[in-house]
Amino acid sequence: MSGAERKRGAEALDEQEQRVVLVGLRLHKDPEPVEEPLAELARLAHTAGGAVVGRAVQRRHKRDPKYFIGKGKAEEVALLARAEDAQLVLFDNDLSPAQERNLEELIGCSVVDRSRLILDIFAQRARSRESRLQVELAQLRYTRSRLKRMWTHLERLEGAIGTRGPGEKQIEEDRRLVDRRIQQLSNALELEGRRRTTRSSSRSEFFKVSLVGYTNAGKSTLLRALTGQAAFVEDKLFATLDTQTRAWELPGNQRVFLSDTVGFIRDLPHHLVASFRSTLSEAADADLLLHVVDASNQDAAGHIRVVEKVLDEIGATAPRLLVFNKVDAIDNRMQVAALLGAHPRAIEASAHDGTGVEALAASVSATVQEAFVELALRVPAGAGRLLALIAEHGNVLERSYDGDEVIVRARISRRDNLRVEKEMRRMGLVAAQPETPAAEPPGPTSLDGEE
Ligand SMILES: Nc1nc2c(ncn2[C@@H]2O[C@H](COP(=O)(O)OP(=O)(O)OP(=O)(O)O)[C@@H](O)[C@H]2O)c(=O)[nH]1
Ligand SMILES: [Mg+2]
Repeated sequence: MSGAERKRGAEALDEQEQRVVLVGLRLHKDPEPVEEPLAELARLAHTAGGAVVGRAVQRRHKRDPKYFIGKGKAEEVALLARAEDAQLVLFDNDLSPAQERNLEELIGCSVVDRSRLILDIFAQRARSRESRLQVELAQLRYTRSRLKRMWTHLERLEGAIGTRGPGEKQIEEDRRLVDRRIQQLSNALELEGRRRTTRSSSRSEFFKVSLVGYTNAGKSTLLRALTGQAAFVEDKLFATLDTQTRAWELPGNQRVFLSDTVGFIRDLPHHLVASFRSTLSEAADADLLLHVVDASNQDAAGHIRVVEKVLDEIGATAPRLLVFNKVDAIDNRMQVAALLGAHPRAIEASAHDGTGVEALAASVSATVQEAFVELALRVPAGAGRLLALIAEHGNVLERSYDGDEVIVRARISRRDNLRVEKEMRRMGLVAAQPETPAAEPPGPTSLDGEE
């Protein structure tokens, strides 16, 4: 792999306040943008440490194969970049390696596309070992997918008939190096993933709630508002890359775990989704997803669709509750009314002024109530397997001995309670076939049989 190719994007964005020009192409068939078309790219540029000094949007019927935008427009961008002394031109779309090269030649400064920009931001922001590995893996996969096309200019230097040109050899060599590193990273990540699973399985008896949503929706701020515990918040994109879990005390002495995780964005590079799959699926594996939306954003409805799509892609099956955050920042009530019209069960909230925090806690609490039952049993002390089952899957609230019997009280999910009931039937502690399923099931061994 060419070191220059790998470094170019990062180098271009590393220093503070790079002067950047933003460029976007809108095809006539694209839907009308709700926001100013380059607004999100500008936020990405700002997050990466850039200062936007110029913008250009072209409307066209189709992409230009050589320059992506029309040649005339590309020349205009070159003039703009020169006049504004820009060091970098950022494209809102993805470019082929050839287009990138052609544009750089024409414009005379670095050209970076949207996927690479997002990858660079992730690289700048990754802190934990796991997220750094995930980002490097995504970058390498991105580079690998472009290797072949990057070297096409060398392929023209064919050797004698039947021998391979230097370009092809170079590609093979680069690919081998990249593949070896990809393998190393994948192995290291698998190890990290297993460590994380061990950590989180120690919380398996608790109800798990995950905050998910578009980047900058206010997930971390909400984590702080709900749990009263510190979380890193910043008005930049992708402030959070690692999943953080905090205990959240709900009214009525209920305790759940609340996790905050990496945010989503439109056209999230699929190499990133692939690399962050284990982080994302851990979040998605929760018992309940709080889908946080920045309701003050003009394109809130578009953001909801993006998040729903990514959640479906990573196979998140948990029930989802929409949270319309930042309602304090909305002047126009019509905007909230429109969102609520489309999603009537959503909860309005503000992590800043505390609106909706109680409603949210009450709603989560009700979901927990539905998902858990409190067991109260009196069983023979010799029922080791049954007691172990309860201890493993439930949260034991009380355990005492009365002669050769054990009295145990535990909170357990309905799902795990089915296993407990099965074991009790196996032991003959309850009738094999309860006659009236709606009635208190555990019969004589139940103290209060709350279901
Ligand atoms: N006005 C207003 N601003 C908010 C609210 N909640 C969060 N913010 C601001 O929105 C910005 C982003 O907040 P974060 O909590 O970092 O957002 P996030 O969803 O965790 O973002 P990423 O980690 O980047 O995905 C910060 O500047 C917050 O202060 C709110 O209820 N009202
Ligand atoms: Mg965050």
